[in-house]
Amino acid sequence: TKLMEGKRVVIMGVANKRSIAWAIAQSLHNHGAELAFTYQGERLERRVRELVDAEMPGSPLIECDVTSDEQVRSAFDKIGEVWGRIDGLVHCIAFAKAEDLEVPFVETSRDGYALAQDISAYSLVACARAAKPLMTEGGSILTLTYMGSERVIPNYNVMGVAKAALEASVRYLAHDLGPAGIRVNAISAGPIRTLAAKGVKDFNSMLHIVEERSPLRKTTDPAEVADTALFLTSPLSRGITGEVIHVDGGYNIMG
Ligand code: 0WD
Repeated sequence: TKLMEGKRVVIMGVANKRSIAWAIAQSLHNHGAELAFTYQGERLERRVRELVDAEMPGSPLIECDVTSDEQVRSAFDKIGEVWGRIDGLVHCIAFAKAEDLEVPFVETSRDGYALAQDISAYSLVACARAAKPLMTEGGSILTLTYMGSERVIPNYNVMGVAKAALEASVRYLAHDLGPAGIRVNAISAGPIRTLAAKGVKDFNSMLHIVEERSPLRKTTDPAEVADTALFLTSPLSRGITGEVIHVDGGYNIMG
């Protein structure tokens, strides 16, 4: 039988076919997982529906803007009605206003700081809380982060601070949810050209630096992130929680 046979996993954050969330969905699907998708607002519904209908027809598709407690609650209520139980949650959501990414970090507005924290870090806490009652047989929660949390990556700015909060949240959630058999981990991915990456100035030079300096001498392929996500949502990683695993061709070890 396949690794994820009988496993039900909620995927949050597919925006288009380049989304890391979509690569993760494909990997989990290929290994037998049943998937449900949440999307942000009507803006994305049609695009996500086309992708899902073409490759994974029948998967539940539910609106969930994570800035709304109401939508988070109703999304997980609906998933509970359809499935009763879930085994995994993959959170691939982040946002910062372009104007806050374009200025030096010291110029970050109060609103922009709060919004980046709300969507990129607090949303994991809200979703973990909503998912917990559905993870009756334990489960795995996974989020995506970036090295800009650990060190200064020029232009990553307010998002780096949000990712630091996200990674700390992974550890506190792992502590809280461990007794229920729920693991919480993050993948720290190398730069990948997606819609979200468009907001980061000089993204191309980030890709080039990774290509030249990472031990594997190449940029990160979304499928590499997806296969690590498969591992972290599967029982193969049952002894791992509160961890941040780098999938970046080893770039983070370089001085
Ligand atoms: O280089 C990269 N692309 C990396 C991305 C390197 C390391 C980590 N990551 C992280 C991102 O920070 C994010 O947490 O991976 C995650 C997924 O990002 P992605 O796949 O690179 O980007 P994208 O396809 O744009 O998906 C992010 C999505 C949003 O897309 P847009 O671009 O429309 O903002 O996050 C979702 C939305 O679908 N999102 C929301 N979902 C629900 N409620 C919200 C919201 N309020 N805001 C954004």
